[in-house]
Amino acid sequence: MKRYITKLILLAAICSGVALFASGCGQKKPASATKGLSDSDRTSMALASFVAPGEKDDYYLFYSGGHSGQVFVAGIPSMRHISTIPVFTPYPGTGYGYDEETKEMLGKFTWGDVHHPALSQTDSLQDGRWLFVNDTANNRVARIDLRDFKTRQILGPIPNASGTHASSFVTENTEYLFLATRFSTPLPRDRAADPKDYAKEFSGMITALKVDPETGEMSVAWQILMPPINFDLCSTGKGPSSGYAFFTSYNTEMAGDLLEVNASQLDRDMAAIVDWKAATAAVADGKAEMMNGVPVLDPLKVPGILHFIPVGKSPHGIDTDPTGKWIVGSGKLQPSTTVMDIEKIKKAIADKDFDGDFRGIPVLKYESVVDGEVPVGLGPLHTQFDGRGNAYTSLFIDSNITKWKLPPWTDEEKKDLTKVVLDKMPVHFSVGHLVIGGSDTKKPDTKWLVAMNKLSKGRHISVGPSQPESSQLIDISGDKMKMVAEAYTEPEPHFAQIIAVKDLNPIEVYPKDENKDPNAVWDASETSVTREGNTVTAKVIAVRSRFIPDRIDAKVGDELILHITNIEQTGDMIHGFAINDHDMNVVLDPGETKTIKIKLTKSGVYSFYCTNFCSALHQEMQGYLVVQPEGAQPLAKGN
Ligand code: K7E
Ligand code: CUA
Repeated sequence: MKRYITKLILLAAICSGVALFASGCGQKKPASATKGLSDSDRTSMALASFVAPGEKDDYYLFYSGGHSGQVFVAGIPSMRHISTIPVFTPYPGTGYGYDEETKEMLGKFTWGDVHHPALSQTDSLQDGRWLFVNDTANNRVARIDLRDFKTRQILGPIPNASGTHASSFVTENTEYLFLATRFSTPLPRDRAADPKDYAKEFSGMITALKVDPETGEMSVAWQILMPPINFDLCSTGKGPSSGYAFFTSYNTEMAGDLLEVNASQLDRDMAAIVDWKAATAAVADGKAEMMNGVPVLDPLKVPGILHFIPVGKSPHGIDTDPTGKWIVGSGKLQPSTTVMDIEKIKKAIADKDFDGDFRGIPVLKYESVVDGEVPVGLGPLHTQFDGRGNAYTSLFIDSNITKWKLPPWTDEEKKDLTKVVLDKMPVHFSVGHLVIGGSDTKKPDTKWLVAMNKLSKGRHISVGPSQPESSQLIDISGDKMKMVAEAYTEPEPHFAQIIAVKDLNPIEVYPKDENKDPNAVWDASETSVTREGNTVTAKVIAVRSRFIPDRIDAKVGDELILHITNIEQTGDMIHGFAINDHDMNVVLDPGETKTIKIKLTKSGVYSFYCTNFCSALHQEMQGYLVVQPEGAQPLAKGN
């Protein structure tokens, strides 16, 4: 509320400014001001996204970080980047990937390719517990706990899978999380075969991960062996489509080379519809065969778990509307989206209303399941929903967003589906994904849409040849979409999730009594430096503005184990712990304990110091690691 009052005051100030300087010298516009944007346009856009200093945003925006391997957190409507959650990539800013726990989580990888974040759901509503993100490159999935915005689990590489792009998508109660392979491979994965024999030698895989309802811990549940087509996106059912998951694919041609041409021959590609409840039951009935420790179902031997639906040429996204009735597939090489009706799909399955098969899997008759092809424009990629019967499709080639009306349509509309296209909004430039909060739940938010554009093409001050991506905030609360603001992100947001600030309640301090680390110390009297053979263990306290102890003695050849506890219980009292010359920086949040291990290889005196500016005496927050040559006596007694 307060913000709106501030906005009114600001509006009054700007309006009076406009009145006073109507001759045009009142407002400072950027040198590159867009022609055709009136002063009142500017004012209303500015106010719509304005969050005054000290005020807060209304929504969280969790962007996938693409090949940066991270997740970015921004606020809506300000679009300000607020924090980075490191996931698949070490991040010295929060000390991620330097302590033993996060190092182990990252394993041998230094990066990931994050495409699709998914918020956990209960009863098809956002429950604010976890955010899952995939790694297309290394076939992994991570879970971020929204209690503290920290990556808590990285699962994978998932066996028998490769290029898990169609991920992460959760079922309506987060029972399962699905992944499908973009890159089919010979199986088992260590077998080499000639890509010329692609259709015969290669296989795809759909994987279901089980999510523990209490802890969110993911584990591989089962897989379905798939033909070697390139799976792209996924969405899950709810309401009438409960129990189903939908996957788009390209390369029905099963080309093993020159996909640009060879995978674009046919007019339709295959979307897979998986009955995941039936698949789970089939695994329980012992119908799966173990491959690499995972129960794998062969759909040829377990009929009913898998059907194909033809969709528009080379589809990208497939999205289920909030009612669960309409499934929208976007064929990026045709100027329309395909709207399918789940009731018709279920009837076609029951009636065996098939149009032959693809590799032995029944293909539902297109005419029997499709309600219409909506002429949205060129290059449709992804669709989101506002819960008021409208759909919003991103058009990569047209570089706009098309708003259109979901069925049911009138007879007149059915005859001419251009009539259901309600609005078009140009975006800058070439939109990929777009996101509306809760679009994949039964109750989407109706206020904002964020377009994630692939090319920023000089919309920002020049930063040299390496360019960021651009995002645009669009108000969808009225009949017509309204462009409000623009922001830039590090490469490269693919998809994002939006959740209202009121629906999350993160902690800002780890309560002392929850710290179960056996090596945590909370008082100077508990700190220690001890030697056992060649292992020197120090239990260290970090507190404004010192480390206790501030001297650690060891010698070359020792392994140094540090358990550092930040004993602060005040929000934002964060300390870092860096050691000169040792490629080491951990960051300790209030109440947190981290463990680092270093093999000491060089003698000398190395300062350790706090890297987070924590107090007026932050600069004084330092100590010494004294390393004697091998065989020498350490200087300090007891070490
Ligand atoms: Cu960039 Cu979903 Cu990987 Cu579309 S994906 S744009
Ligand atoms: Cu602690 Cu700076």
